[in-house]
Amino acid sequence: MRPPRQFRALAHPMLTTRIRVLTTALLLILLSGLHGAFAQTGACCPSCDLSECVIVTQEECEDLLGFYAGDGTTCEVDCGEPLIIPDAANCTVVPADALGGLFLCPAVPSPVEGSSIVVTVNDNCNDPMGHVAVTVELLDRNPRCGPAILSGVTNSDGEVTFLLSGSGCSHQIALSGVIKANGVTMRAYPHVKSPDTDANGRVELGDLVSFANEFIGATPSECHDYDNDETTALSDLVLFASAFIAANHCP
Ligand SMILES: [Ca+2]
Ligand SMILES: [Ca+2]
Repeated sequence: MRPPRQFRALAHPMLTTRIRVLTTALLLILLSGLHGAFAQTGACCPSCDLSECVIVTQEECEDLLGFYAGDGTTCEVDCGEPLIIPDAANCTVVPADALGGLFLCPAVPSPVEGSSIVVTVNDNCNDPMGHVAVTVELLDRNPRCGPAILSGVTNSDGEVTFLLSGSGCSHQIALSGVIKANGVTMRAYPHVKSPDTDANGRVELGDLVSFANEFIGATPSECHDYDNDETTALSDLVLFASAFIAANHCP
């Protein structure tokens, strides 16, 4: 049976599609308006750049780097002290960040370049954090020897210096070199390497042989690739040579 004349135009396929599109668009506009009208707001407490409490949505509060106290809260809420914590993204470790790992070396008669590192701790507002307890944690496969300094407290510039006096090799081993500030992990390096690769406490002939084998490609570039660029090359030789020439050793 054919539809009545007045409904025949609506039954046309093209018109039906247009009506559906229009209806969907109207529904979307309506829903987005409702969402905006009912978006939850609450107190956004000061942190970093936000100096005073404001009433915004949680998303807006996160954009302001504030601390969102919850939907429906007002600025009468107790915001407490601004949230200030060590921030790994704002922290630097020289030269380990450039090397992609930690470089250890027995420090007698004197520390070699690269085995002394400076950790700078900045907070989530990117300001230096003084009086922060910082530690360097190593695996047993990287034995330490005196005068290693693996813990300290930052100065007013957020800086603390460590002396990585030690041996052994951790190559592509997760969490082999972990640096923490107030217990918060700032770095977790997969590489911790020393010219004293065989960990007998001295940089000597045996280490030179294994270095040479990597250098000429007889063995894969691993334990003597101190800058972790997957090649034991001139930049690694510079670090090795100073330790070998001075016959660096543990006390
Ligand atoms: Ca050795
Ligand atoms: Ca290298």
